[in-house]
Parts: sequence; C-alpha cells; structure tokens
Amino acid sequence: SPAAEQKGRTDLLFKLMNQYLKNDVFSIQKSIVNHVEYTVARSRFKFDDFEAYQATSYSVRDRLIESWNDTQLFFKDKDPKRIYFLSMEFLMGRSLLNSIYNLGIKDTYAEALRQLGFDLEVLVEQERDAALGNGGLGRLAACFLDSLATLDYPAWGYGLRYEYGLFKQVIKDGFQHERPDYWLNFGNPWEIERVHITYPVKFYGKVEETMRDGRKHFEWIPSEMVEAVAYDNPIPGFDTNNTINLRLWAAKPSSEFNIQSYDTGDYVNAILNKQHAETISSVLYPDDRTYQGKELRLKQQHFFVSASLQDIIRRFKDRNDNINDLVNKVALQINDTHPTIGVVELMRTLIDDEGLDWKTAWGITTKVFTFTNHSVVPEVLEKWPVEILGNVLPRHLQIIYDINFLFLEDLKKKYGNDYDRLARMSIIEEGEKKSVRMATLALVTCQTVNGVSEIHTDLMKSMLFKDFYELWPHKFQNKTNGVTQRRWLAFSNPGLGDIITKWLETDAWMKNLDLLSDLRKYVDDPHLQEEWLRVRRQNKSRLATYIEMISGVKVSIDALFDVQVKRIHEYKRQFLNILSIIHRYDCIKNISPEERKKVVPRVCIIGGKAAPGYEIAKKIIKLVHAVGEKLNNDPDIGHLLKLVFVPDYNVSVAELVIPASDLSQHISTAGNEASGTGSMKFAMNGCLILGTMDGANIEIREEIGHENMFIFGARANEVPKLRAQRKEFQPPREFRRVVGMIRNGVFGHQEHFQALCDTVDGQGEDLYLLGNDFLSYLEAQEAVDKAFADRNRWAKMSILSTAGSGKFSSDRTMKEYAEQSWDIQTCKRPL
Ligand code: B1H
Repeated sequence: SPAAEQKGRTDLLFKLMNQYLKNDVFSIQKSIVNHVEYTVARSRFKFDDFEAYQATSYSVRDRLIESWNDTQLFFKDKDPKRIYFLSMEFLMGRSLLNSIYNLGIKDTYAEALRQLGFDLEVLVEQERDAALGNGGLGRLAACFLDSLATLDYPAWGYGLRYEYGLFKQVIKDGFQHERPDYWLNFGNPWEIERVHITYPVKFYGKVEETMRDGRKHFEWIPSEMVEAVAYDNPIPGFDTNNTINLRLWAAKPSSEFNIQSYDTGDYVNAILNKQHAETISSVLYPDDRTYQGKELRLKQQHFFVSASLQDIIRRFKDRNDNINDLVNKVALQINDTHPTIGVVELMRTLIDDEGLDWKTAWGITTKVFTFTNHSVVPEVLEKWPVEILGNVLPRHLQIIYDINFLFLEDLKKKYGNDYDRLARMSIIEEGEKKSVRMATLALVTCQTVNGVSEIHTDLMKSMLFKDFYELWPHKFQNKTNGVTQRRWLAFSNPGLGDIITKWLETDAWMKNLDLLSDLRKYVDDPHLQEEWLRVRRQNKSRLATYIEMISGVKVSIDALFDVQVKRIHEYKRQFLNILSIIHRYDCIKNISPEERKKVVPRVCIIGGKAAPGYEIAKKIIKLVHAVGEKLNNDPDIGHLLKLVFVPDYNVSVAELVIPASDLSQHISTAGNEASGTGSMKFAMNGCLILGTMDGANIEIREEIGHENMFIFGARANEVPKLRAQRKEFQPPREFRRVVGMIRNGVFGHQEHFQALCDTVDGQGEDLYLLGNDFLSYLEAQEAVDKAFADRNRWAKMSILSTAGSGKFSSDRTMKEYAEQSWDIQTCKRPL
C-alpha cells in the first residue's frame, strides 16, 4: 500500500541519515581518494599537491555540510532571534587549516595525508586567499563570523560573491602594479552554489502613484531586473557542533524579466545585453580611502541588501504570520554605511509590498537595524548624489525624502529655527550637487550606533556626530574591536600556542582569552622565557627564508624584526617609518667602528597595498624599495640594517609575518585610526608595539602596561592645535636632514620623490604631523634598541604582551554586541 511504501522510505532515510562521515584516519583517506577520483577526476594512483589539496578540501567540505545542515535544521526548529551581519567585505583568507582545526580533526587529517605521501603544510599553501575585502573592516567581519559560530549565536553573514577579490600587488622596479585576482579560477571547494535560492533585484524605472484601499499606493516599475543567486560558505565554530552560514550573492541575468525583448528579432543582442547584469558582483572596489560615487558601487550595495532582505523575510515568514514580530526575530547589523540603503529597502518592502502604514513600518525598521561606524574623519563619509540615487532607485529616494521631512519636522519642534543645525543634521546635503548623507541616514534609522574603540567612540560623540549625540545620547555605544585568537594565535603560531597551553595547563584560552593573564605568574621563570624565545626564533627563521625567497635579501634572525604591515595611507605614516630608517642609516654611516659594535641590528619589514589611484601612497612603496636597494647593498652597513618590502600583503602573508615579528609599528597620527586590529594580532603573539596614542593602542596600553609598550607622539587632543600652527612650525634639524637626503638623490629616482617630500615640508603642509612627531619617534626607537639588547627584559615584555591581550578577542566583542545591541541568545546544537 502507498502508506507502507511511504513508511519504508522514511525508515530508509532515517537509517541513511545516521550514517555520518567518520573521522578516523582510514575513513578520511577513503573520502580524500574518492574525491580524487570522482570530484577532481584524477587517478587515485597519480595526483599532485594541488589535486590533493582539492580532494582534501572537498572531503572537509562534506563534513562541514553535515554540521551546517544539522545546525540550520536546529535553528529552524528553535526559531530564535537571529543576527544578520550585512557587510560589503569579508576578508576570509584561506579555509582548509582553519576548518579542520575548528572541526577538531586537524591531527587526523595530517596523519591521513602523511600516510598517503602528502604533507598537510604543503597542501595548505595550495589554497588561494579569499580576499573579498580591503583591510581591517573586511577582516573584522571575518573574525566576527568565527566568534559568532564558536559562541553558538544564531548568526548569518550576508555579502557579495565578487569574482575578482582585492587586486594582487606586483612590484616591478619598485613600483606597484595591480593584477586582477580571479580567485575562482580553479573552483572553490568552500562554497555551495544554491541554484534554487534566487531573488529578483530591481533597478531604475519609475514610480507610479495609485489608490489602493482608499490609501495612496506607490508602485515601482523597474526597467532593469537582475537575479541574485546564493552561494553558501559554511563557517564552523571551534569546539562546538555549530556551523553557521555566510551567504554571498552573485548576479545573474534575470530569466523572467523583459522576455519580449527577445522577440524583437535581435535575439543575440538581447542575450548580450542581459549578460551585462553579471558585472554587478564582478569586482571589489579597492579603495578604502575615498568614497567615489560610482553608480556600479551603489548597485552592488542595493543588490546585496535587497537579496538579503528578501531571503531574511522569507525565512521569517516560514515560521511567523505576523510581520510585527520581525523585531523579535531579526537583528540587522550594518558594517559601516555601505549597506545603509537596506534600511530604505526594508521600509519600501513593508509599505509597498506588505501593505503596512508608514508608522508601523517605521516602528519595525528603526528597531531592527544597528550600525557600526569605522571612520574618524568627516571626509570619508559616504554621500550619494541625489541624481544617481534617484535614477538607480527612484522609490528609495522618495522614501529618503519622506524620512528626512519627518525627521526635520521633529528637529524643528526641538530646536526651533536653528537653521544651521538643521542644515548640518539633514539627511540631504544641499549645495550645487545635492546628496544623501548615508551616515546621517543610518543614524536616524538605526537603534544604536557604535564606534570601534574608546577613543573613536569619544571622537564620534564630540566631533563627527556631535549634533546627534546631543539629540540621542542613548543611541551611542562603544564596541572595541577584537580578533579571533583561533586563527591569529593558535593556528598560525602553534609553537607559541603549545607553550601557553603547557604553562596554563589548559587550552581553554582558545575560547576564553582572558585566561592568558595567568601567564603573568610565570613571567620571571627562566624556563618559560627560554621556551618562549626559542619558538619565536623558529618563527623568525621561517620568515627569513621567505624574505630571501621573495627579495633575495639575506637577513639575520638575531636582528630585531621590526614590522609595519597594513594598507599604505598617509595617515598611517609609513613615510615616518622610512624617514627614521634613513636616519638610522645615516647614523651608522657616521659613527666610529667602536660605536658600531653597540648598534642593535635591525631588519625593517614594510608591506601593504596602495589604492590603485592613490599616487602618494604608491610613491611611498617606491621609496621603500629605493632606500632598501641602497642600504641592503652598502657593505658599510652589513647586517646592522636591512629594509625589505613584502609584496602582496594579505591574510596568508600576515599569518606568516605576525608570529615572527619582534616589534610592530602602529604609528598613525593620533585621532586618525578608528581602531586598528593588526596591533591586537601582534600583541597576542608576543610582539611589542611601537605606537601612537591612537585607536585601540590606547586600550592595549592599558591592558599590557605602559612599561611594556613604546608610545610616542602628539596626543589626539593636541593635533588640531598643531595643525593650526603648521605654517609657523620649524621641523627639527634631523627631520630636515633626512628629507633632504631623499630630495638630493641619495636614494636615486629624485623625480619620483619630490611630490612625496612636498607633503611633509611644503609650505603649510605636513597634515599628518611627521615633522612634529619625529624626535619623539626617534626617542621611542632608541628605547626599543635598549630593551632589545637586554634579552631577559625583552622576553619578559613579550610574555606580558601576550598575557595582557585577553581583552582583544573578537569573542568579547561579539558578546558585547549580542547583549547590548542585538539582544540575542545563544542557540547551541547538541550532538
Ligand atoms: C576602516 C574603512 C573602509 N574604516 C571604505 N573604514 C571602504 C571605508 O571600500 N570602501 O569604500 C572600505 C573600508 N575601513 C577600518 O576599519 C579602520 O580604518 C580601522 O581603524 C579599523 O580597525 C577597521 C575595523 O573597524
């Protein structure tokens, strides 16, 4: 009978369902070899490292999918309030090692591969970075996902599946060239294409006003429609059964829309026109410095938030009938202003599609969204010209005007006719070209807004968004950034991780980083110091090999490894670093052989990408090469000073460099770096910090102790005054001398460097106060040398850096968001 047949099928499925993949060595080998044969389609008797990497990854992916499916089913059943993290960038890096570590099967995989004749460490290197982000903001999103999964929060990430990630940096003749990063070339085992999960996203067209049920109704008739297709990226938590999802959208031509255009006779062109749709998700914008106002960027923003919201509302409706309950089931986090158009899209959906009145829609929208700001200076805030926004998203512009009208009405009640204030606070910036201030829109519509370090939040309240802080003090919060100690300490520096576990007698620090503070008890123990320095030396030796491979420069691992790796920006002051290196060079050249013996040898390492259109930043890269060329080949200098540039700095290079650094520099002009997260990774790994009182440095100093850091330079509150006095300021002799050396061609290529030198010694220039901070920087550098010369003292400071970095785990950050902004609970899947 049909009933019996049905039951038979269910029984069978149940039996099959309980056949989870096994994680013993033989089962893993079996699944790897199966993938060699059936997925990669190679012979099981002959496959190379890359094919072995692929097959291994597919076998890990199978295990991820099991955990992912069960977690999603569990969430669906429990239906808790979920957090949706919307971000234009997720800088994930590599996945293989991270996945098997998090799933707790790393050692078994290593053994399984060893027996098959492969080295896990070698295979890991075959993977290309997923570089879907520019720098700190994108990497932060990736660390947050790792923490959300590990802490068992019911979370989703939503973003764009760029076909081209951040460009590859190629150096020719010391100049940066950009090459496309077509990272999907050989397939991507870490994603699952969901051909059935697609949503239409609308653009352009017009809005028609009609009457519906006695109420005005607006209907947006778009003239372009693009299909968003979901690609799921499983994110396994560490030491938990939860695996959450990062859903990235790819643009595909819409099959439904504009069918009639096929019938005009020009069939081929009709198809080619549709191909155009795919460009929306093709490339990541590589400029994290200026907002450029490109229409395609706005389309990217709307594309991914519109698809995400449709997906989120569909999921909500699966289990809920009353749209008003959205506020109890959904929290939407916007990572900087880039997804802010989503606020308007939700208003539009609730009013136009769901038929809610304005007040109800507004009540829901303003309760679900929360906003993180990542910038300190007003110039970088996103603004969309009304002309572009109104053309691409006509209905959205109407809604923005309505929001602004009601908002200004409220303001007038409070402030009367204080028109200056109203103009400052308006969502619309008047002027020759009207534009929409996206940060203002976010401030008006989001439940909370947070900065990413204490000083940044203070600056937000007192400068950037002062008017809004006066109006809504309760909306403002601080959430100091953090990084995941799994990727950035345990997995990338396993030697140091083992020492920590041994001395703490537990590896619980991997989920509770505060435990690191217990290392303080043993800081004077010579055994710990010895082990600590030994592992750090091994790491340095690995980096030295890499440096020789990329640059041909031989470096001594007895030297102090002094590192500055991050995006190249004037405010981050790589130029200041180079000037002090030149000063050091100049000093070594001019001292007696006796004095030379006392010099502490240094290897200076600089790395980072410049935005393709950022000319001054590109000249800084050229200068590093020019100076390196000179002093690396000066027989007078020998091993006392080396300077190397690490090309194509990315997540994987960071994983190699950070554990091997003795000193790292975070030297932005105070008041310019919102937080900085590199510093946290270095500190965790026992690298000492040379920095200014800016961003998270201030809090790191509080945790680690001022005696264990090298701090210099003007404080943020002094900077405005120093800038105002720039015209009268006479930079010190030492500063003029080193700038003069560049100008006079000591490092060749004079023609390239005049414009760069102009930025620091031209009339009224030096916006970032290199001249002001130079002497105090040199003093701090001397203090570094002194500390490094005393081996025990350095070991102690290094251990205390690690011991004091517990606060900077992204687990702490995520808990704060969960409790103070999102109001969500954990949802842990039982085994
Ligand atoms: C940060 C950006 C950013 N702040 C625009 N702002 C972008 C702005 O593509 N764009 O248009 C991309 C990125 N990135 C960084 O965020 C801050 O400079 C760091 O100080 C901070 O640590 C990081 C994470 O909060």
